[in-house]
Amino acid sequence: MNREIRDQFPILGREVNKRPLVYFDNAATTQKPERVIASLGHYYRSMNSNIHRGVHALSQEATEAYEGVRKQVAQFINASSHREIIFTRGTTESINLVASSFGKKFLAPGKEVLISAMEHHSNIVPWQMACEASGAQLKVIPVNDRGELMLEKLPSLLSPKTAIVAVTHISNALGTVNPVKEIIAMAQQHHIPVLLDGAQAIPHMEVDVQALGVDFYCFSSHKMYGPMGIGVLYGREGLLDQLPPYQGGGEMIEKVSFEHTSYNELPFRFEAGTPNVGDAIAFGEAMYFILETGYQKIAAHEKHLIEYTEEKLRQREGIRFVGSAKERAGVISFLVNNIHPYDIGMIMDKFGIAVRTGNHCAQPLMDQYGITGTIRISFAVYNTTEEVDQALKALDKAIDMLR
Ligand code: 7TS
Repeated sequence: MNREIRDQFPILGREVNKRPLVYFDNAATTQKPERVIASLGHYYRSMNSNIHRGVHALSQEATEAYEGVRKQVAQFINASSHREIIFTRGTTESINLVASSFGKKFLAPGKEVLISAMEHHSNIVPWQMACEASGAQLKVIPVNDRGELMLEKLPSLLSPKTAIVAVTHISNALGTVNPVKEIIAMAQQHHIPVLLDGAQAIPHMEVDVQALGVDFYCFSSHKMYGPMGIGVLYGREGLLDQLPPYQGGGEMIEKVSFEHTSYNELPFRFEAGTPNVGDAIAFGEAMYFILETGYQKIAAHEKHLIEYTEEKLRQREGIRFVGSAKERAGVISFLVNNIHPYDIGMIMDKFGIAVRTGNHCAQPLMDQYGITGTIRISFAVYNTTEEVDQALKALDKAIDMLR
């Protein structure tokens, strides 16, 4: 039992329906360690101030702390400069920023955007909107029955028409780890930029944007032990430099007159208005938590939990795994007989077990499998095999009741 890690997460001590909480909905959002919660409190108790504009001490302290986290993010993902790190509200906003700005500059009738069949809605809908606005067309890399991208189809989908490839690094619904290096290499042969939705990858594995050679990488703090409301868009500087601003307002300008406005330099050009200073600073603590725990330890522990759980599930009758890709991380998606996932989730909750049921914001993928949803167990570093045992006991009771 990883007591030292669990003790850092106060919420894990609470009860739900008079049972100890077992939190297996980490792909939706992870819980927060005390140091993240304390950092947020400390910011508002002792430092709160608007940044970049004040000569006074608080404003300077807050600015330094906020910009410090930007540099920390750059290091965390090995970006070549802090100018490539844009703070957003999260993955969804990061993708919308690119779809909107990149779309205005590079999408037009005759151009195509290539996504995959396993995308979260937030890597589908912004591109549909950009295509609608520009007259470009959306194309989709198919997924096989195991839940793997059909990479062999990629060469025929890439053409001079392709403006951008936007795919998820890890699927939130199936846990498939996509062969992103191969995808990027193929796109690069045609000089096509690649955006990766890293929301489900960066909580589980080290990400090096330069080693990947990726052009845009999007992620959310709240899925990696940090607060909600803050996330990152990494963009290669040479590409970001070419994009028009996303939102207009304060902070993103250099000089404003009624006749003409000139825009600020990177990264501020893409951060209109007062940013989420407090959550950014607390996000810094979340990254320290990950680094101090170590990705190797996180990945090894979660792999063990997945193998343990799958083995136990396999011993039961009527379990159908949804997604059996060779490379998987973070989540297990399954169905039991013909029982509706929602009913199982409801009963498990009565036993204090938090699992996610539904389509996981990936309706097109569920349509392909001919299902409306799955039961999804998703792990974080603080979960234990004892918790898995408790969850499976609750699952057995649910199956008994619903049979
Ligand atoms: N992309 C992927 C792959 C995701 O899993 C999610 C959220 C998002 C984008 C959107 O992130 P946000 O922070 O902007 O909301 N995924 C889930 C999930 O699996 N259950 O709840 C949210």
